[in-house]
Amino acid sequence: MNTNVTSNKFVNEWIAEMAEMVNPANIVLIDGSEEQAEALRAQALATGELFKLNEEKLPNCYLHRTAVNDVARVEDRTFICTSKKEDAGNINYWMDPKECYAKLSKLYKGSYTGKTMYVIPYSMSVVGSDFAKYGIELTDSIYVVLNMLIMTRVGLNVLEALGDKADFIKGLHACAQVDPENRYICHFPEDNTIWSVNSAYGGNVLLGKKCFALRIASYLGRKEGWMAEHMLILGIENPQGEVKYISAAFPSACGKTNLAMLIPPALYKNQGYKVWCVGDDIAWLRVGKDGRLWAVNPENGFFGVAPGTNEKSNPNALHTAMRDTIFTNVCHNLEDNTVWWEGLNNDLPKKAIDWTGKPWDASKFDKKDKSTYAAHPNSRFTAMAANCPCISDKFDDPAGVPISAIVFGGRRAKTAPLVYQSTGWQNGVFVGSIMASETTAAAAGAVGVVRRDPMAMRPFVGYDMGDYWAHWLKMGKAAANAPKIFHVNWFRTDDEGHFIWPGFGDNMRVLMWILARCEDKVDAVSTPIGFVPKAEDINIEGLDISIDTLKGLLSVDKELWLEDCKGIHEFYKQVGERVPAELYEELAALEERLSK
Ligand code: OXD
Ligand code: MN
Repeated sequence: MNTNVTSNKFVNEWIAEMAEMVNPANIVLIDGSEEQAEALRAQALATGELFKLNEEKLPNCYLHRTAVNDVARVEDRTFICTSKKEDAGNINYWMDPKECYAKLSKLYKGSYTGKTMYVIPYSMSVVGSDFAKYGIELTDSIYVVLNMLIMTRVGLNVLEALGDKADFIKGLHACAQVDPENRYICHFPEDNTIWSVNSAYGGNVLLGKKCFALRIASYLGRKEGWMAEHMLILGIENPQGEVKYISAAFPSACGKTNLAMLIPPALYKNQGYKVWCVGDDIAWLRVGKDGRLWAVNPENGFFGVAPGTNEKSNPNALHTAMRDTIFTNVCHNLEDNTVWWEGLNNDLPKKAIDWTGKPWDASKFDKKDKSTYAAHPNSRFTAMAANCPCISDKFDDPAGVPISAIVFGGRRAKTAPLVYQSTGWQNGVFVGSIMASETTAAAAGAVGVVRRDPMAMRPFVGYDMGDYWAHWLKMGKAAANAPKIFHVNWFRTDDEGHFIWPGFGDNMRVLMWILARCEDKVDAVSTPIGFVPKAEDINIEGLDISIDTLKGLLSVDKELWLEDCKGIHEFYKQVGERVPAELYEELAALEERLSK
C-alpha cells in the first residue's frame, strides 16, 4: 500500500507506522474539495451512517446517530500522558506514556481491517497566520471527516504551509468496537500526539477541538507564551461603529453558544447596537505589540448543543444550523424529514424516530422524565461559522481581535452575584481559579452536582492545574494592557428554584456594565469579593424586574462565601503543591475581608 500520500517525509513515515498497526484496506488523503466531500456523503448515505434531510427545508443537512453508549465526552477515560505524573497534575487522569502506547496499540491493532484510512490535514486558526497550528487526523470514520471539514480548516494548503517540517499534531482515531470499557482519549503533549479509540462521539473524536485546541494547545501555550482557553469571543458594536471584544469562559452547556450569538434587547437594538460572534467555545490568546491580549477562535464551525436552541434562546444558532449541518442524536421528524429536539418548539412530531433509532411516541412525552425525550440532552449540530448571521467580519482576521474584558461564569444557585469585577489581574486569576458550577449533560456522569471548574478548563488543561494558574499570572505580567476580569452568574434562583435573571439577550445589560467599567465610565460598590454594580447602573428598562430584585441579585452573602472558602481550600489542596502562593494570598485576603 502506498503510504506516501503527502510530500512531507515526517507525515508519510508516521502514516506508514500507524497503517502498519491499524491495517487499513486503503488510504485516502482528504483534500478539502467539495467533490470529495460530496462523494463521502454519498457513501455514508449508502451505508446508513448518515440520513439526508429535507433538501428544501434543510439544504445540505444530514442526521447521524451514535451508539447509545457513546453520547458525551468521557472524562474518566481521558488521559494526559506525560513522562512525569506530577506534570499532568492531580486533577487530570494520568497514564505513563509507554504503558499507554502499549495498551492502546493492542486496541488499535488491525482495527481498520477492510476499512479506509482517511488522512485529514487541518489547521486550527487561519492557515499561515501567527496563531495557526497544524494537525493531521487519521480516522476510519466518514462522519469524523465530514465534521472535521466543518469544524476546522481542512485542505492541501495546510500541507503546503507545513512544508517539510515535523511541526504538526499527530492524531489517530479508530472507532474500533465503540466499546465503552476500552474507550480511551489519550494525549501525549511531549510527543504532539493524540490517540482516541473506541468512541465515535464528537468531543472524543474530532481531535482538533478539545484534544488539540485545548489540551495540547494549553500545554504548547505555556511553553511558548500564549493561552488556549475554553472561551467564547464576542464583539459589541456601538452606534458609532466601534467594536469592543469580550471573551468569556463558562463550563460546558452553560449557554456559551447563546451568549456568543446574543441578540441585543430592543433597548440597545433601537439605539443601533450590534453583537458579533467571533467564536462560541475556544479562544487562543496572545499578547500583541500594544500590550493587549489578542484572541482568535481557532475553529471553523460550531459543535453546539441542540436541545433548548430555539427562535427565542438563540435564533442565530438556529439559522446557522438550517443549512450545511450535521445533526447528531436529535429526533428525526418523519412528517417532513426534518429534525426536532426538546425546547425547539411545542410542535411535538407525531411521526418520529428518537435519538436511539426507535419510533418515538409523543403522547408519552413527559418533560420531567428524560427517558421519554426524543433527542439526547447532549445532541448536537455541527454547523459552519460562515453560515452564522451574526458572524464577525474579524472571524477570519489572522491578527484576531483585542480583548477588553475576560468574563468567567458558572451556575451558582445562591453564592455568586449577577456580576462582579475583580480588583486586578492577580485577583481575577483567583476568581477564575475558584469557578464552580453544577454539572451538565455535556460530559458523562451525574448531572446537577456542584464542582469546581477553574476557568471552565478542568477537563481541558493539558498539564498541572497549579502550573496553569501560574501561567495565567505570568501572562498578566506580560500584557501591559491586560483585559479587566469579571465574573457573572445568570443562574441565581429564588426560594422556589426559579431563575431570577431573564438571561439570553438580556445578558447584554450586564455586558454593557462590564464595558462601561473597562472604559472607566461608571462607578461600582466595593465588596469583600470585588466590585459590584450599583443597582441603578444595570439598565432594567423593559424588564419585569424591580430594582429591589436586582439589588438581591447583586447581593453578597458573607456567610455563604465563608462557607464557600472552605470548599476552595479543599480544592486547592486537591490541586496540590503547585498552587501559586499568590492565589493562597488572595484566598486569605478574601477570608479576612469576609470576616470583618
Ligand atoms: C463542548 C463541551 O462540547 O464543552 O463544547 O463539552
Ligand atoms: Mn465547550
